[in-house]
Parts: sequence; C-alpha cells; structure tokens
Amino acid sequence: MSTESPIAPTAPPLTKKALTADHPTWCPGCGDFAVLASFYKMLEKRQLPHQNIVTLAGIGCSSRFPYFVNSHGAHFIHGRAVPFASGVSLSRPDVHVFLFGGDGDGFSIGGNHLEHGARKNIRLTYVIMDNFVYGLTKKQTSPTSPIGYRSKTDPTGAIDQPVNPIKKLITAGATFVARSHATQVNHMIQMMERAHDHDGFSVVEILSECVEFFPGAFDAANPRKNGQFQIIEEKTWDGSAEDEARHDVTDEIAAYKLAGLPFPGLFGVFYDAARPTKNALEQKWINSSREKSRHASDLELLQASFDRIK
Ligand SMILES: Cc1ncc(C[n+]2csc(CCOP(=O)(O)OP(=O)(O)O)c2C)c(N)n1
Ligand code: SF4
Ligand SMILES: [Mg+2]
Repeated sequence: MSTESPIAPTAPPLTKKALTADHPTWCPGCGDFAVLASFYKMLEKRQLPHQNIVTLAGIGCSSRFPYFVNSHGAHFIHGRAVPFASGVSLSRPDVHVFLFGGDGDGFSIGGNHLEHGARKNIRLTYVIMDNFVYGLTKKQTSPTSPIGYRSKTDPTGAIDQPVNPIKKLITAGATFVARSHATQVNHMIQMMERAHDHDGFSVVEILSECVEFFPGAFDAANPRKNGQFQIIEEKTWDGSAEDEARHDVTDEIAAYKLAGLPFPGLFGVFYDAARPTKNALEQKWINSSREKSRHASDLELLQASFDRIK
C-alpha cells in the first residue's frame, strides 16, 4: 500500500530569507549588491518554484553570485560558464538557468562561448555585471575598459578599442538583449523579469560600479550624481504619430544603431525576437528518435550500439 499522502504539501512562499545563502563578501558599496537584491526581489515577485531555480557563474567578483543565492548552483571555471549552463538548460527542461558573471568572464576569456550560446539560442538568462575592469584580480584592463583607462596592465592608459556588449550580443544571435544600471533597482527587476519571460538566450548587461578599482565609472548615467538615466522608448503599436519614433525591439538593425550611441547610451530592451531554441529543436529530434526506436530505454539503446560494433 502506498504511504504517500494524497494531499500535496504546499510550498512555503519564496521569500528573500529563503533565497539568501552566504553573506555577500563584496567590498562595501560594490554595485553587485544591488544586482543581487534585485534578483531576490524578482524571484519573490515571480514566486518561481524554489526547486526549479539554478544559479551558475564563472569566476570573478560578480561570479561569486551563486554563493549568495540559496538555489541549485555552481561557481564554475573562468569563462566556461555558458557551456556549463547550456548543458544544464538542455538536460533539465524543468528548471530555469540564471547565469551571472563579469565583463572579463563573458567577453574576454568566455567570449567565444558566449557567441555560440547566443547563436544556438539556448534557453537561459545571463546577467552580466559590467564594471569595465577585472575586479577580482585587482585592476587589469577588461574588454569593456574605455580607451585611456589606467590599470595594472595599461599603466599609461588603455589603447584598445573596447567591446560594445550590446552590439556583440545582437550580432552573435542572442534573442533578448537589454541593459540596465545597478543604481536603478526597479529597472533591473523589470529587465530581469522580461529576460526570464523570454524563451531563448536572454542577456541583461548591468553597469555595476567597482568602487575599488573604477569608482565613478557610471556616474554619467546616475541621476544622483548629475547623470542621465535615459530609457529606450519602445513601440506600443497604438498607431499614434509619437509611436513612429519609438523603438521596435524586433528590429535588429535599429537595435544595433541604438547600441552605437555614445557612452553612457540608453537603457532598456534593445532587442527581443522570437527564434526556436536549441532546447525545443533538440527535444523534437529526441522525441522522433525515441519513436523510431519504439521508446527503447537508454540502456537498451546503448546495448544495441555495442552489439552493432561487436
Ligand atoms: C583560466 C583562468 N584565467 C585567469 C583567471 C584569473 N581571473 C580570475 S577572475 C578574472 C577576471 C575577472 O574579471 P570580470 O570577469 O570582469 O569579473 P569582476 O571581478 O570584475 O566582477 C581573471 C583574469 C582564472 N581564474 N582562470
Ligand atoms: S573589487 Fe570591485 S567588483 Fe570586486 S567586490 Fe570590490 S568593488 Fe566589487
Ligand atoms: Mg569586471
């Protein structure tokens, strides 16, 4: 006789307390604290089943993120988090993979993996905390450091053209690309929510100040420091004259052009387009293979393969 209770236990509400793991070890004032707080808030708002949340990261200050979230997770190898997250996403359709990391992790050592994750349109949400520097290793030039930035690797000032993250993501094939600022909590929550809703490779670049090695880097977009936080006005498709001038998030060329505005540029959703995910395409292929093999078990299929090569 079954000992299972016929009444399914109701899960307690997902709260910040339930989501909090270790106390963050970032420097006081680091922008990453606000990103973490926004992530907790977004999950609380969404009430995702706790057991379906996965937080992964590479290496860097920002990549310490999974230590601070009580969920399934891993702090992985520098620059290799996208392939790891892709494997989790493809093999576990029941979970949502949230990936975190920095500009060095994502655009330098992990740049190639980022490109392939994006073109394959793997279903996951990637939050890149861009501080324009390698924070953890104490101030080296990163791929997003502006020309002239003085660091331990460029003591006389950076000379290389920086990566434009939004342009790079659009051309790589990411199907959702947004940008936010760590001083704008409500905006970060909105962007994370939209990224989470998106069925595909969704990325939010968040300008997150490294107060230790690049203080003031993002003041130009911080209204509390006399900067301007300018948001992209998206088309509402209401047929009005004003709507003509608004941004069509499905227009790749328009998104690319917006991404080319001078620093600090605009914030919000640049690109949001529908394209089949690798998850869906692969599942189709798995289903048809299973039908062809008359739903043989994995062990039976493996045995049949061995028998063929005997
Ligand atoms: C294979 C490998 N190469 C280099 C390093 C050293 N390393 C650790 S983190 C890091 C860069 C971190 O910068 P970023 O990704 O921007 O994160 P931040 O610390 O700024 O948040 C580097 C070069 C490493 N851990 N592993
Ligand atoms: S070194 Fe910079 S990025 Fe790292 S925790 Fe400190 S302020 Fe944040
Ligand atoms: Mg960095």
